[in-house]
Amino acid sequence: MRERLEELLKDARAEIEKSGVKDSLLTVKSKYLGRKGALQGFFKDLGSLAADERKRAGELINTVKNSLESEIETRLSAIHAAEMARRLKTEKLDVTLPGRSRPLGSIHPVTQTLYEVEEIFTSLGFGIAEGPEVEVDYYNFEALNIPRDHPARDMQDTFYINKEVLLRTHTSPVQIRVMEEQPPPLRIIAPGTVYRRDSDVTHTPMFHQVEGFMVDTNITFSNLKGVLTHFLHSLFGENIEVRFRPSFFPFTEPSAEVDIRCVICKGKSSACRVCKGSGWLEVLGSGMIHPEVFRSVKYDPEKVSGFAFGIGIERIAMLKYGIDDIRLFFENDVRFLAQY
Ligand code: 2U9
Repeated sequence: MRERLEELLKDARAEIEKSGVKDSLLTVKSKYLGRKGALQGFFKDLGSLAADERKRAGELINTVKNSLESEIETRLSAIHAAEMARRLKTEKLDVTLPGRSRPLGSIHPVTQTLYEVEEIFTSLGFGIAEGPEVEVDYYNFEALNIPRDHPARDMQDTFYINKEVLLRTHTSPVQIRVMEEQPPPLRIIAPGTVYRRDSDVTHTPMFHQVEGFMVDTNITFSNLKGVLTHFLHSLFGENIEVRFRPSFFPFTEPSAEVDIRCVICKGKSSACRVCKGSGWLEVLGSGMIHPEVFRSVKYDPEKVSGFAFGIGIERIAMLKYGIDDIRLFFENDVRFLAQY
């Protein structure tokens, strides 16, 4: 048995030596040390030996087993070390390479303008109110003194869901809902998305508005002029000239549209493409809240008064950033958006 064991040890050592990779070494291990391996055969043969001989033979097999185990372990470590050395040599890391920069997103120019408008009014003490985009006829039109036959209700302008339900065409219904819930005094802005059936370089079927109002016992047109002039000076600079021009809206009386001096030609070019030579740019609409609107919300128009205004956010953003086509805001071309 000793000779056979020595022969086995010799063969196994030669094979261990030859194994250059982990897998082949593990095959050698199982061939000699596995449950069905060569050494197991020797252990089985022990049964046929006499007692004293069995003890010596058993010790001998165990010695061979232990030394094979430890030689395989040593070889395995050597294979690992060689592999690591190879990788360290071939897979060199160049720590001087510049890092990959992550592209940073930016806030959409319409949202930036919306935030700016909100900031100006909230710093004057206005609160912010929101309401549903899917509205009923009453809040969008009726309560705002827009009668059934008014052109603003035309199918051309409004997205109807059914005869009574529609997509709001302005955020004014929010203010009606606020007045129904709360008594004066109130100063609130209502920012949000509105919908109109309109589409060209200055109109999109969905756009953003900030409407606002102030209601108390002695609100006058002077308050309207003061607040809106302050707003436009904050947005376009203290030196911008502002003008109030008579207009008409069903929900305000008297009404005024508000213009600023043309940001492009400053009123100096009769050929200016932006102001069409008028020298002025319309930026918002406003007026004193109509007594009929107060009656709708059960406010007494003899006791309270108020002003209201409406601002188209895309229009303001176009003027601020010199953009001539509103559709650019909604194409989501990163080359356009990344500039703001
Ligand atoms: C209530 C009463 C009155 C809101 C007003 C305007 C004038 C106006 C336009 C500006 C550009 C709409 O987005 S736009 O096309 N808005 O001209 N809006 S007064 O008046 C109100 C609102 C709520 C209860």
